[in-house]
Order: sequence, then C-alpha cells, then structure tokens
Amino acid sequence: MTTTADARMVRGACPHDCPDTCALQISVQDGRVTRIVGDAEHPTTHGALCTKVSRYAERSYHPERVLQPLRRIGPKGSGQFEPISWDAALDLVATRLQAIAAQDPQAVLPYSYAGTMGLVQGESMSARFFHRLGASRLDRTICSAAGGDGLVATYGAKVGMRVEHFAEARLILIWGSNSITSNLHFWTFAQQAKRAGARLVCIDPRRTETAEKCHQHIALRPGTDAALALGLMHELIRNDWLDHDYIERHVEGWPALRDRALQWPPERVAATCGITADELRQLARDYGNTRPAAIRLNYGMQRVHGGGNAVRLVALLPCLVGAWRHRAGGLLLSSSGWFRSVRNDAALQRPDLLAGRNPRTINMVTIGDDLQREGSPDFGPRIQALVVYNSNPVAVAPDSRQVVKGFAREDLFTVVLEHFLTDTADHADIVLPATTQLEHWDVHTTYGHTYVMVNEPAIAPLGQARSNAAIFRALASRMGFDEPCFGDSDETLARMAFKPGAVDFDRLRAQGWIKLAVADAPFAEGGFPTASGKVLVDPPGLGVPDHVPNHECAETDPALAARYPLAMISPPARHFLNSSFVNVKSLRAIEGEPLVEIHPDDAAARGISSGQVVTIFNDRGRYRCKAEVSERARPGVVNGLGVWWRKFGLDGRNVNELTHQRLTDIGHAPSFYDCLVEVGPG
Ligand SMILES: Nc1nc2c(c(=O)[nH]1)N[C@H]1C(S)=C(S)[C@@H](COP(=O)(O)OP(=O)(O)OC[C@H]3O[C@@H](n4cnc5c(=O)[nH]c(N)nc54)[C@H](O)[C@@H]3O)O[C@H]1N2
Ligand SMILES: Nc1nc2c(c(=O)[nH]1)N[C@H]1C(S)=C(S)[C@@H](COP(=O)(O)OP(=O)(O)OC[C@H]3O[C@@H](n4cnc5c(=O)[nH]c(N)nc54)[C@H](O)[C@@H]3O)O[C@H]1N2
Ligand SMILES: [Mo]
Repeated sequence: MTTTADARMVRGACPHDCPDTCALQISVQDGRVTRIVGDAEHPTTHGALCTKVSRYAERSYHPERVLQPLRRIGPKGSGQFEPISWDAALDLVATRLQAIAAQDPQAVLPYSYAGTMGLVQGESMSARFFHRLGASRLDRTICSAAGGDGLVATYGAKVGMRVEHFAEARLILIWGSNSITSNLHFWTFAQQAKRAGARLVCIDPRRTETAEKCHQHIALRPGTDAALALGLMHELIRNDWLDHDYIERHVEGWPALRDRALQWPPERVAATCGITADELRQLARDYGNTRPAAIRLNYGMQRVHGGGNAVRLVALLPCLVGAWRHRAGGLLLSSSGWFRSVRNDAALQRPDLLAGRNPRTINMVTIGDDLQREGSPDFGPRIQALVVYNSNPVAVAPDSRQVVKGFAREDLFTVVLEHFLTDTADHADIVLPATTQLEHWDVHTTYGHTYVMVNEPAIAPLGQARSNAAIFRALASRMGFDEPCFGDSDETLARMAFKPGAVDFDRLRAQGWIKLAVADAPFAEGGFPTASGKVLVDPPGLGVPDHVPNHECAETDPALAARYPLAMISPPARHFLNSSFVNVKSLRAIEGEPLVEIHPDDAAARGISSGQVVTIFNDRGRYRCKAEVSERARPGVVNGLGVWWRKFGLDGRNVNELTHQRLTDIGHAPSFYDCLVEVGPG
C-alpha cells in the first residue's frame, strides 16, 4: 500500500468466479475509489482488466446497493421490504434459526457459491457457523464438479499446465471455452503463440468470438466431446502417432482404452458429433504431429450428462502423444489443485465443530425439488430455513419454475446476504447488506493460474454493510456460540488461510501476489498425483471412459426429440459474470437484452426473423426473448445467452426456465447445456 497526502493505492484481487483472478490496483482519494486498474507487474494480469471489472467501482457505488438490513413486508418474491436495524435483524434471524435447530438443525440449509472466490468471505466464518449449528451441508456442484471429479479421477488432482506456457505452444486446442469472454488473460498467451506461428483450433458448438479468431472451428453437437476424443485416439492409434514410451511408463490401463478407441472410426464420430470425417482426420493429424501441443479445456463442455467421461477422455489425450514432455504441452482445465499444498481450509472452516455429527448433504443443483420435499426418513427433515450468500440461485439454478415455487413457500424462512436486490433477495424474509471487495479483507487462490493473491480493504464499508465473515461472527455471538474461533477478525482469518510458513504474509501484502512453486513441465517424467504416479484410464468404480449421450437427445429419447428438435445451450454473456453485473447499466447497455441465436435454416423453417420476439419452450416451461438469426448458431442448436436476472426478462423469466435438474455422470453436477427445446414466433 502506498500513500501520499490525500491519495493512496491499495492492492486488491478480483473476487469473481473466473479463472483469471486478476491483481488489482485501486486508487483511493479522500476515502473514495477513483480508479481500478490491473497490476502491470502481475504475470497473468499484465495490467489489463476486462470491461466488467474495470467497472467494479460503478457496481460498488451503484445507487441500488442494499446498505441496510431489510425485512419483508410484501408477499414472497415481491421485493417489498422495510429497513430495520442490525440489532433487530440479527435478533430475528437468531431467534428463528434457534427455534428450528431445536427440532433438528438439519432443517437449516446454507446456500452459497462463488459470488466471491475469496477464502475469507467465501467459506470461513460461515462454515464455522454452520458446522457448529449442525446444519445440512451443501454439495457445491453447480459449476465444475463433473469435469473436476473427472480430472481428479484421471490425474489425481485438479492440476495442469501453467497458463503462461501456452505462449510457447505450436498447436492450441481451445476446447469448450469462449476464452475471449471467460478467460481473457489466457487468450493473450494464445495470441502470442499465434503470432509466433502456432495453429489455434476451437471446439465449440457455437461460433463464438474466440472461434472466429482461431484457424479452425469444429462446431460439434453439444455433449459429443467424448466421441470426438475417442475418434482422435482412433486416428492416433491407426497412424501410430503415439508416444509408446510415455504410455508404457505413465499410463495405467492403456490396453482397455485402446480397445475402446478402436470402436470409434471417423465415420461413427462424424455421425455422432455432426462434423465431417475429414475434420476429425485433420485434427488428429495436427495433434499427432505438432509439438508442443496444448489443450485449454474449460468447463463449458462438461455441463451435459456425459461431462465427466468427456473430461476424462480429453485429459488422456496429452498422455498418449507425450505432450507433457514439454512445458508448453499438456492440458489445463483447472490449476486449483496446486494450491492444496499451501491452503489451510480446516483452520478456516473448522469441520471439527461438527463434534462427531454427520449432517445430510443437499445438492445445490436440485434446490428446486428439494425445497418442495416433505420430511422423510430418506430425505431427513423438510428444509425450513435457507441462508443464502455469494449466490443468486433463483436466477442461476436449473429448472426455475421449481426453484421459484420452492423459494415462494410462505413457511420457509429465507435470509439473503447480498449487495443488491437480486431475484433471490426478492424472495428473502431478511436481507443483510454485504460489503464488496473494495470494502473487505480477503486472500485468494485461483483455478486458472498459479499465484496466491491478497485483497486489502480500500475503503470503509458503505452504509451499514458488513462483510460476510462479520455477519456470521455477529450471528454466532447472538446464538451464544462462545468458542474462541468465533472471535477471529477478518484479517486474522486472512492470515490463517495458509499453512504455517507456506506464504509470507508481509511479502504478500507488499507485492499483492506470490508465485506458487510449480515445476515448469510438471509431468514430463510422469509423477501424477495418483497413488501409482500414473494417469488412470480405469479408476476404481468408474470403468473405462466412454461417450455418454445427453439426457435429452434423439439417441436417448427419440420421442422427446421429435417434439423438441432443437438443442439449447446457454453459455455466459461476455459483459456479465453469471448473473452478476446484470444490473450495471453501462454493461447491460453493451449486452442489450436477452436473446437467442438461431441458425438461418432453423429460423426460416419456423418463420422467424432477427429482432422478432420468440417463445422457447419445452415441457418444463416457456421463455420469451428476442431472436437473432445468425450463423453463430449451428443448425439444430440454439444459443440462449447469458444468465440474465429474471426481472429484466420479458415475462420476468430467464433461460433457466427451460433447463432441468438431472445430474451428470460423475460429480452430481447440473447439465445446463443438455436441453431440448422448440422455438416459435411470439
Ligand atoms: N465474461 C464472463 N466470464 C466468465 C463467466 C461469465 O459469466 N462471464 N463465468 C465464469 C465461470 S462461473 C466459469 S465456470 C468460467 C468457465 O466458463 P465456461 O462455462 O467454460 O464458459 P465459456 O468459456 O463461455 O465456455 C462455454 C463455451 O462452451 C461451449 N459449449 C457449450 N456446450 C458445449 C459442448 O457440449 N461441448 C463443447 N466443446 N463446448 C460447449 C459454449 O458454446 C461456450 O462457448 O468462466 C468464468 N468467466
Ligand atoms: N443456464 C445457465 N445457468 C448457469 C450457468 C450457465 O452457463 N447457464 N452457469 C452456471 C455456473 S458455471 C455458475 S458458477 C453458477 C453461478 O452462480 P452464482 O455463484 O450464484 O453466481 P452469480 O450469479 O454471479 O451470483 C453471485 C451473487 O453473489 C453476490 N456477491 C458477490 N460478492 C459477495 C459478497 O462478498 N458477499 C455476499 N453476501 N454476496 C456477494 C453477487 O452480488 C451475486 O448476486 O451459475 C450457473 N448457472
Ligand atoms: Mo462457473
């Protein structure tokens, strides 16, 4: 932190759920943030921020920030509240939670995700609070559990290439990721590689802005990535483009994978993926013969029934060609596992406060159905209280009609910690005002690079806002939880987040970030973090990976596909962060309004033209928005963009009105992009 007479610069970290976790420099004048820029010294931020986060001050000083506790005075969901004092709010919440917990604490459910990725304002005091209470646990599966578990099953941990090294690759496959939107700082390295002569290939059903800038775009059908990976293996085997030495030494179970891949000749792959056999052959030739070859896999391709199997297969590819031998070869899906060596989650979250109790776990994906379930021996008690923080489930959880029904229950006691009156906060009994990243302490790890980050408060909390940790500290005190750990300050929590001696906190504060010790080419000689040190084809209980067709597709359910012939994916909008920033006017102005992209052939067959309002529908619901007739959509697939707030949509709905609560093959994750619909004018 540097100081002059009236101005200072404070070091921060972007809190959002994004692989880039940028290092921020926040200029403060007279107690007010005047400018936020990226740290030019930080090796992946490079002084550049995305459009969203350069508007972070606009979001924090937004006139509609919730700055005092609120109590509901209208019907559930109406968003009608009156201000109350912190004392009154804390009393109401503590009294109600205590009464429910006296019957069965598992009737209380915390619901949180990655509104902030900070270790302190994410899960620290909140986890201590719910552990001590004995509340139900939440399976936090909404984003990455299918692919994450698939990667762990294969490599032993969520680890991969260092993102900087992509700059030296000769071939980059950007697989299931719109990097320019969701991983901009990786894209900078990919462009460096491109300028140095590398070939870039994008594998994505949608012709994204990223796909347009690659040399080749393979627009496969959603949910067919496993078939594509098996087809690539087929060609690598047939043409003997394999690194036999690497396979023999570092791949466990290769013969079974070889047999499986030989069942996937190019014509079968072409028919499954909706691409040509030549596209597959060309890709295999490039991947089999270019060194170093790197894969940037992202979570966009695992939001389908077979997402876990698909990630396992793609993750095996670099092991078959020995791509890992070079530091610019291999694969990156997530780097979060590298931080396990320094993180001290048990100290922050104190699972020991469960004191031998083993509360049930509720999957956040099925919140729609679970809120409506009665108590039973199987399910446990009916959910009677919900405490939501760092998440906007009414907008982001699948199958909105059921989610809204659940949140509308008059007998459900809902507390929401928020910056804004989101669709979820509108359903609260009590809203508690939370601080933003400018106003609180935090420390961060990340899933896209390998630097530990710090965020110091730049300004005092606005209005009566309090940090999440402060709010749970106050609630703990009201509930009479007197263990000393409930007294830890936010700064103390930040210091406890890392194992003793693992991170020099003073250096972290001075520089803003510290590089983690990760080898340059970590698996050049094998040494994967599995028990045997080898990559696993057939880990216990999972079987040899295969293509698992979508829940909703012609192969699985022809009758459904006859009624709803279009597959819908709903990837994020560039200027929003899931449902965050939707209420920032300057960003909403860039995004315009909710829309669905439809291919000219599919539009013509339905008498639909650009700019027209259409209805997208299936058995779960109907959603109206504007159509954009565009070759960004491939035939047979429509793209319903962005997680808009329901209240900004026509008829007060968003795209999750159409998605379902069915889970993936591995990881109990949602299958947002595995969804059949029909579209009609009107
Ligand atoms: N600007 C912005 N950045 C974000 C986010 C945001 O909302 N906005 N979200 C953040 C979050 S939470 C996450 S998890 C990360 C990662 O977020 P991801 O979900 O990986 O998001 P994208 O990079 O947009 O990748 C999705 C891409 O996958 C494509 N896709 C959809 N189905 C399939 C399929 O079956 N196969 C293949 N190959 N591709 C498919 C979509 O068309 C889209 O282009 O991004 C983060 N960054
Ligand atoms: N159809 C469809 N649905 C999707 C997706 C998709 O691609 N398509 N993407 C899915 C994915 S990948 C994800 S990760 C989820 C994301 O779902 P969520 O994690 O719910 O993410 P956001 O929508 O960004 O909502 C985060 C909320 O946290 C609040 N918040 C931020 N910081 C703080 C804080 O410090 N304290 C408190 N109390 N609140 C804070 C923000 O104001 C915001 O309202 O959505 C999923 N839903
Ligand atoms: Mo996500």
